[in-house]
Amino acid sequence: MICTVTLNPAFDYVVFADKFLLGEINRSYREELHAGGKGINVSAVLKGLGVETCASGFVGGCTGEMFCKVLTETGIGHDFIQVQGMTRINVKVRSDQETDLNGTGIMPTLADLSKLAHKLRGLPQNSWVVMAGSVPRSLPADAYALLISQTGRDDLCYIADTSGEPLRAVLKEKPWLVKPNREELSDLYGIRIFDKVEAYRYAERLLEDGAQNAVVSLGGEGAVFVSASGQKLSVPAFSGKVVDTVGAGDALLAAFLAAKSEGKSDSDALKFGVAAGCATAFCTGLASKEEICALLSR
Ligand code: TA6
Repeated sequence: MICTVTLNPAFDYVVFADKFLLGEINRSYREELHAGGKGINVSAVLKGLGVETCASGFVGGCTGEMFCKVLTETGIGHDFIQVQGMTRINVKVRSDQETDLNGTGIMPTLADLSKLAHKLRGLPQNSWVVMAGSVPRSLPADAYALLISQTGRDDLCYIADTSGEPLRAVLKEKPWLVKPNREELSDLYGIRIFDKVEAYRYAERLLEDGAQNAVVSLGGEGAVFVSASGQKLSVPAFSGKVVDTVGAGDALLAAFLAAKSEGKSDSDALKFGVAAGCATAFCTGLASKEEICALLSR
């Protein structure tokens, strides 16, 4: 079982416009509303790949009720905790550039975090737990690290896809895998990563700081993988027309985990992950298994 934990899920309201000018009334020609947030996107792709998954975390308010209704309708298993505040709507403007406006969202308390830890304690033996996305402002930055220590299950395998202080803190809990993108890794160490050599170098800094494995997604340059056992792998991006990159990193992580859960090698898993990330960027929404495999077969 691969359980995803999204502390601050979001509806992603993706609007396509021919032009988008600040200070003016802009009009879109197409809109899409997806139940998103990094962990939910990972569960959605895992489900599409036929891997058993459950989405958990916090929801709130009327948007939270609608959020769970949408997940039920899409057949994604979920078990969220209701908290104060409202599940946020992240606005994704797609015009000549991609502009995102991510909301603040719900206001869970430390007591809510303890309830979530109690849920994770009930997971099947050796489950994988993907903790993904930003941490709500009502929780301390080390919320993911706290969650791991409060859950107290040494058999669980933790994967973290987050950034900033939440990422720095969770490294101390020695997660099995972390998956920052280029910008998140650059920000963590206060540098700029321009090429794969630097991506490898700072991915290995993640290992020094506690991670057992690290994948760094590099957008149009694919991804690199390093492991404490000395593996260093890279896969270039597949060619295609980028339509909307929302969820591409989440799809990469989901497909990598799906492949690893089926016993695939790190190299095959990374290739499958990059294919999933690219296929997602080449379409609106998250790529299907068919779209991923079609790209891989090219
Ligand atoms: O990776 C895409 C995405 O999951 C979108 O759903 C968007 O809502 C965003 O990430 C949320 O990320 P955040 O770091 O704000 O939790």
